[in-house]
Amino acid sequence: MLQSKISLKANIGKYEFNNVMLNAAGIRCATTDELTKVLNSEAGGCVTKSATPEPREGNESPRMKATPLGCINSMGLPNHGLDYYLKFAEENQGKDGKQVLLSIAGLTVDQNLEMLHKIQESSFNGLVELNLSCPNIKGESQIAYDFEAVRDILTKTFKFFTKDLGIKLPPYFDLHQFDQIADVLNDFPIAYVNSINSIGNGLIVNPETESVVIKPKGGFGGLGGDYVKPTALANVRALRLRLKPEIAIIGTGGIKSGRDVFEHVLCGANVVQIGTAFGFEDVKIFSRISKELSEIMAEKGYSSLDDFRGKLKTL
Ligand code: RRO
Repeated sequence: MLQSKISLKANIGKYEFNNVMLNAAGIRCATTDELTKVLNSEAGGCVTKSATPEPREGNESPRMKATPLGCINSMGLPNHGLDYYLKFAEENQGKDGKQVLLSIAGLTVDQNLEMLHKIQESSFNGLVELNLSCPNIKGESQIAYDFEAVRDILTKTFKFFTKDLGIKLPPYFDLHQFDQIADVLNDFPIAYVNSINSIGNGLIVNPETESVVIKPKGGFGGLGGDYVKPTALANVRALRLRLKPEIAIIGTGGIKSGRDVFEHVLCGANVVQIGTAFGFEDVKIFSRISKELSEIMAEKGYSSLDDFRGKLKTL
């Protein structure tokens, strides 16, 4: 297979991406400059830092620490507020085959509904990502671990929201949890799920200083990078086996090479997002991984992602 014949195009329903890779929410996507840089790269689009109704400073620093295997963060949702990201999304969505995914993460159900109302009334007609899995808000649980709370917020949302909605999920670890979340999500007209957010409330210890490495929450924070890839693949696979086909999957977690994208797509990802490694490497990661993925596909004789998506074999 000639590499020039290989397509890395992807889609979520009617939304087309000229490349399967995007940044993951939270990484280099908090300002319009950073977002524009992603849109001008080889990525198929960008996702905006999860927004709250008003701007927020987030948690105290240091609140992110890189390690040889990934990173830990407890950012606490620092962002410029919904209006800032909504304006960017309205202005840039759909240009040049690039999608802008607008991420929101209210601190309460009411804040989420308020933002969804504002988006419903806006001129933005792209994908909206409702983040139900932020692990770093002091005193708050991750909504997506409470299945009835997820059903409740989606019931309220779809009474008025007619645009295309995705849900950012946390990692699940028990097969019954996969069954339960899929039972809820399959009852709604959701465009996609994005799996996974960081593995919540990990702890990294520095044995030399005998200390934690980030300040908020006594050092507890969300893990990303190599630590999370097998968990992410399991979540993409388990959800693909359970969700109705109309719900697409964005695979996020532990991607830093073409091989990692290949594995996510084999497990069923329609689109993938890169968090920790994009933080380390910046936008050149999208061209490097595109080349690596194309080489793997060429060797295997695949010309499009559809040729192997979801086709993971079992023994
Ligand atoms: O801002 C954060 O602390 C944060 C969020 Br909203 C999230 O969804 N996931 C994460 O690892 N950090």
